[in-house]
Amino acid sequence: MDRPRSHALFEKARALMPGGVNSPVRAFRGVGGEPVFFKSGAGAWLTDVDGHRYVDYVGSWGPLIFGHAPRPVTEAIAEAAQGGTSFGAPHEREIELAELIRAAVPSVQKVRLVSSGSEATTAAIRLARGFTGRDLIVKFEGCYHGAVDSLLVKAGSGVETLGLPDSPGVPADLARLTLTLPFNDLERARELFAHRGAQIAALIIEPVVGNMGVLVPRDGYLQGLADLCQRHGALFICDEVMTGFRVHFGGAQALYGLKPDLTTFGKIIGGGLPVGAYGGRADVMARIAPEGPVYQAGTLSGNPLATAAGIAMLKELARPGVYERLEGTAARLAQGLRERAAAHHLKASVNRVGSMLTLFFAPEPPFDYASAKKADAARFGRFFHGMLDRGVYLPPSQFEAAFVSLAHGEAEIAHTLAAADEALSE
Ligand code: HOZ
Repeated sequence: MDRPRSHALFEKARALMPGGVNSPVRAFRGVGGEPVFFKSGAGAWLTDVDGHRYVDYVGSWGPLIFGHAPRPVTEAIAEAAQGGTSFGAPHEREIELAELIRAAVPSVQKVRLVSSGSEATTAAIRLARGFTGRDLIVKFEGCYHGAVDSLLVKAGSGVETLGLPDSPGVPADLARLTLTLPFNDLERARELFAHRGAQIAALIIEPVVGNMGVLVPRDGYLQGLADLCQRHGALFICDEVMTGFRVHFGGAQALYGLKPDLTTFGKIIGGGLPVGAYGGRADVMARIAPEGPVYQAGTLSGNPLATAAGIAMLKELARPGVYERLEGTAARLAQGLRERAAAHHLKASVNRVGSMLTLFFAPEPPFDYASAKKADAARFGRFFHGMLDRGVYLPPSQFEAAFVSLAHGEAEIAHTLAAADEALSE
């Protein structure tokens, strides 16, 4: 499929921006070739600058749970914009969004709105250190929590896609304070806490991993980690930037019956506009300035447009049957992909939780970083381009999650599976 306008724009962009992009995974380094430049999105479909249409499974990396430009959200943004795009001062929509989050996620007694998921995880880590007076942070190999110094250690997503070692620029003295564990191995976590538990400020985890592709937590694993944290006085932080309001209205913590000390949010709570949030136990959140001494601030925090979009999105998501519909669509897609991979005698598996899924070109369903790494990323790259040329836009990396939206209907799933049938035969 020719994309001359995309090509020309990419040439221009490369002269202006590192790699021609504003976030690394978009550059297609994980699949080869050149990125597509898009002109518009409507529902489940994206249109590129050359006029080609694609069923979109990136969904802006998670926020677009109703697809592109859902009317209630665009109307809310337009209405808010008429009243001013930023105040840098308190306003009522902040309260409304905070109330909606708190009502859906009972572990969140108090919340602070910020402008991105990375900002939320940065603040949560600082808060955990400030609250406990300890320095060590535990994270999981291949989990990604934003481009945050303390968390760019054995990180997934773009770091994994580009095959980078831990990022230069993160001081070694800081990286030393971040300990890593394999996902889904409770015994290793027990051993670590037995030795260092008294120095650990917090453990941060993607409860359903989306940044090594989708990895599913084993039964009891997350609760086991929460118990360990409680026993050793460390905070249990669920990074629900991706999973919040995505795998369940109450996030992964509702799905798995967890009560984290702190939770980070982003993506869906901003309805497709730049937003993040962190919240949790009232006594922990009371340490944040101006109530407490742990400093965190932001000029655009609680932005009127972003809060309007988030409120509209969460209200739509609260309607009955929404998550059941999403589950049905995603399950049909996952099953269809499994059947087509099997029909072509491919060693492939589909990991899925709710509307997050990954087709791994791996013999067994990956369950941790090491098993995800065994996937054939070159084979994924061929599949990706086969799908792209047939009008399906997947995440351009084996190590990212695909997102199904409520705008994906029978026609989009049928189109996708027909494309997959052909792309998998190549
Ligand atoms: N790191 C994001 C996915 N896990 C990608 C962000 C982007 O490129 O927009």
